[in-house]
Amino acid sequence: MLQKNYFDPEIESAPRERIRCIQLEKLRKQVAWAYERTPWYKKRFQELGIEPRDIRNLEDVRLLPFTDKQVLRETYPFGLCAIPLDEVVRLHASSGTTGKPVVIGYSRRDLDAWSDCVARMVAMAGVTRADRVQMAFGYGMFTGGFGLHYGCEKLGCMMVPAGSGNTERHLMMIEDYKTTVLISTPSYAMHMCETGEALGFDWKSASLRIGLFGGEPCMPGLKREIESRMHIICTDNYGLTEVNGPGVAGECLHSRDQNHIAEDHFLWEIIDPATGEVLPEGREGELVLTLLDKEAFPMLRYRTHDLTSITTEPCACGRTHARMAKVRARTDDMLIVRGTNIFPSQVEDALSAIRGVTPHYRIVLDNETGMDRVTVMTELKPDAFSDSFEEMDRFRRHVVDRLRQALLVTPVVKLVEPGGIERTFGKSRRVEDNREKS
Ligand code: DLL
Repeated sequence: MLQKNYFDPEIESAPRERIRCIQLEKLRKQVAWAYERTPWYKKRFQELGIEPRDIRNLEDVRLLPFTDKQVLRETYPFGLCAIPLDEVVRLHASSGTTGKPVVIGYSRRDLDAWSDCVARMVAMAGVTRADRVQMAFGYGMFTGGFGLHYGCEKLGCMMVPAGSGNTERHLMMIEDYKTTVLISTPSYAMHMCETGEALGFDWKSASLRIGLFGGEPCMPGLKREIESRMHIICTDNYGLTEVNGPGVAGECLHSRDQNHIAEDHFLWEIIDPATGEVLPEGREGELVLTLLDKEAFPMLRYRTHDLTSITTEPCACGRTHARMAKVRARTDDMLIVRGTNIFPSQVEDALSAIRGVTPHYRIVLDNETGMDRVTVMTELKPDAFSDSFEEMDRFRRHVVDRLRQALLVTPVVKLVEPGGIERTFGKSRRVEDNREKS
């Protein structure tokens, strides 16, 4: 059977005006669909005094209500569903940290559109049907496993559905099946890299050539480290459960520090997180996404809490779809310590500039003494160890200084031995806030 070509210049390299036309046509249909089929949307539209026919151009999206996790919790589990439940063929969920998970359903057509979108995204990252793709995300309620699995399968790749965990088994599979692409979080890839090195796995001559990483930020320091030690190209892709999962945006091979958004499926806005006001192109703010062709769970103006900025400048790859800067922080990631705002990404950036520590770290907050205290635990590289207490203490003070310059708060620094920071198979947990408990 003839394989579909997953670079589609008609859509991906369309003039900006054409993209806007496609988006407007889909937006109007999607808004009417949500309004007519979902009581929650109908009620909100009526409260705001708007109707679907008020959407005449793309900017009119601003008339629509925002949605967020809270709405999904209020309507849990199926209140936002716009089709009969017997037409829903799959559920996914994201656990979040508190309360009920966020649940999303998909119709058959939604799943087809989603896997097409993912296939196009992985093709953009350089994956071809000749690739053998090893999955290290779990196949559970998390969208990462099934979402990327079906996208790669649609592209025609040989899928190796290994799933999460059991790193040694993963290494064996890479060796035996000559896997060429690894799908995981960047932090798990780093763990796999280290485990392989400790077992004498030769990354340089291994078959792996591309990492399709997502689900959490991939900081430049971590990316460099993985690329040089595993001898692969790390590519990043972004998405969230509420708007399908992976497939929202991904890297092409030219624009390595930005991700192309699949604009025929998603309408983006950047807002000021404090006021909700829409910001002009290029400004950093909170990403808001409207799914343009979802049957089961229409999602209008979903507030992602992810901070980024977007450009529609042409890309050297020839694609005209807008590019978003890498998401490095979320509005709800921000830690306020003694009145100063701190993002975990600042800690990671500062640590990645220090030779002698690994990219693994943990931030612990407490207020045992009545005052907020930040402790940064960071792992020493084996060659940074010294028998001399003085030398180790000098190095620790150097780390404190660098962190103080970056954070404007003086942290306690604990240097731990290599492997001393817990590894996770999925998204890494880097912050432990014990302030209410202490
Ligand atoms: O993480 C979907 C996904 C799976 C994307 C696999 C890519 C690969 P959730 O569990 O709902 O969905 O978490 C979504 O994770 O709002 C971001 O804060 C963060 N996130 C996801 N991908 C990236 C990325 C999936 N590439 C939340 N860079 C999002 C930075 C990311 N943050």
